[in-house]
Amino acid sequence: MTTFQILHIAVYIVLSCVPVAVAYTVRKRLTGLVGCGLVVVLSSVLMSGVVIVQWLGYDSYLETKIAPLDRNGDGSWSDDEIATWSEEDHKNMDSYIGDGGRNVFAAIIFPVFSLVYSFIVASIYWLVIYIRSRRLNA
Ligand SMILES: [Ca+2]
Repeated sequence: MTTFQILHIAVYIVLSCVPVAVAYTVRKRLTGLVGCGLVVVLSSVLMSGVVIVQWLGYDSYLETKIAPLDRNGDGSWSDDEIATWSEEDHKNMDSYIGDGGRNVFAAIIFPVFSLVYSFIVASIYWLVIYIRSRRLNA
């Protein structure tokens, strides 16, 4: 595994804790359904935001790697130009061209996932606190 991959996994581990951290913070001020809804919105926006920024960052990083590969700047890659590319250049080009999956993931799949995930975590958080408070008052 590369450092980049480890960092990537670390980001997702941190992101998975976001709803709990947001719920903990919001719960101190808002206890009702409004608070629960706020947690869902805040944490899903925060989670998707990180992934979208990461996606845009990687995209512009790739673009800086791809731009010089068009050696004469005519907007296309001729066979002569392709022959001068290193192995890394080819790898970058492959991820640049095959980025459909990444775009769909960052722009659609992950935001939906983070919304559902935040909803589930916030609901459990609120439910647990509700049951606890019922027990204390009983
Ligand atoms: Ca060219």
